[in-house]
Amino acid sequence: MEYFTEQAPTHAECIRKIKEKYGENAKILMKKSIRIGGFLGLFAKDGVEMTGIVNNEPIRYAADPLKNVRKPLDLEEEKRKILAMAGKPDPSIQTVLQEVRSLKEKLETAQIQGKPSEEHQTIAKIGDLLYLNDFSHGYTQAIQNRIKKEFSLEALEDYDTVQDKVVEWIGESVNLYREPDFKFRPRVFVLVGPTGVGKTTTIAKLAALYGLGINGTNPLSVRMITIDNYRIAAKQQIETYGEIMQIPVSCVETYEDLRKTLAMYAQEVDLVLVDTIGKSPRDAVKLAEMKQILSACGSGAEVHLALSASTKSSDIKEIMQQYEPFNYRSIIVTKLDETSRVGNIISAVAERGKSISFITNGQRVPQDIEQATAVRFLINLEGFRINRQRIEEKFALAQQVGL
Ligand SMILES: Nc1nc2c(ncn2[C@@H]2O[C@H](COP(=O)(O)OP(=O)(O)OP(=O)(O)O)[C@@H](O)[C@H]2O)c(=O)[nH]1
Ligand SMILES: [Mg+2]
Repeated sequence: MEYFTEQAPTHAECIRKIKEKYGENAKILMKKSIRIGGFLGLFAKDGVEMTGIVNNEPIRYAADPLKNVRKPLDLEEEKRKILAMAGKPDPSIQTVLQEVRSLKEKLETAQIQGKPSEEHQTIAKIGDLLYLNDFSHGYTQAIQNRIKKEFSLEALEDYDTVQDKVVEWIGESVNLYREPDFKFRPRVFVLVGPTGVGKTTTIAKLAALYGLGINGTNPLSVRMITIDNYRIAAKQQIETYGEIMQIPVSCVETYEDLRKTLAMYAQEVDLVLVDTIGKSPRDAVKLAEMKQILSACGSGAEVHLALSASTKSSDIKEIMQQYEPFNYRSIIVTKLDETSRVGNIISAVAERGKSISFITNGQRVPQDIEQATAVRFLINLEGFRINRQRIEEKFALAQQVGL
């Protein structure tokens, strides 16, 4: 086992460097932002540093479950001893029972010790890759169990076929948002989420997308509303976007304001995009206040939760939980450009049964936004062989037939 530390200007480059130098077995344990180069602290550039471990010895996964047990248990010998004892004239039943018990214990220990080596090499390797991509333990186990169920021992020898299938399963687990049929005008689209994840920027991008017509649909008449009235800079931010894109913006403070503004739009507007105040998911009181104001949007409003792709798995779970009272239907994954690992988001969204509507991948308004697709997540997977044409064909078809 050897530790390594590598630096590079970007996350993706650093991972590429590590793979090149240390191979696929390299596991990244820690990453941090650093300043690279420069002279006496001047002219340094932003970069990342990653530390991890690499197993120089190829990992051996023994097919025989008992192979790695240090002292192999001779079952036949143990059985003979018990039978011999039972055959003796008048053996105490206690002595025989004790022997049986001791054999049982030995067997259990052997099973526990033997367990890690039971895993077929292919299954173990897929597990390592899922771990590297930040998939949750539960998600990884579910995939590994499914491999065991669907592949024979012989079929497991063909690693490439198994990994192609796993990529497909991951793609199938990405539940995509389906826009509802709009019965009421205007359609109200609310974006909630923690501070600084990119809500306002995303609202502006969406306004442009729908205002111009998305995927060949007709351009809609769009308005933006912000309930972020307290911070001057925040208000200015959305107003500036509104001016540039010629899309009117309203600022509201209370339930009543919001209700009146929406009622006013009912005649002429197709879509209202509501930007909200970034809140710490732990600030339950402020979240409750915001929920009260937003209830003016009515039960037909679609609430989406903005989540940054680089959020730690444990934080994602907490955020998703805390925002549950808003009845959000879907996730918008922001800042996908800032990470190369997408397993954390895919697992969390799949485990909570939510869907993903959009992804954003940069700061440029309005360019850096797209409708979520399974392919977009799959091409981000590290270490898997991705046949882009194949997955594009598979998932384009799945979308067409509404699978
Ligand atoms: N790299 C990257 N940066 C983004 C993306 N989306 C937004 N940002 C940046 O993230 C920062 C915060 O964006 P905002 O839209 O103001 O975030 P917010 O969620 O409205 O923030 P609060 O209102 O303060 O909670 C800005 O610098 C944006 O340019 C993205 O997809 N990728
Ligand atoms: Mg904002």
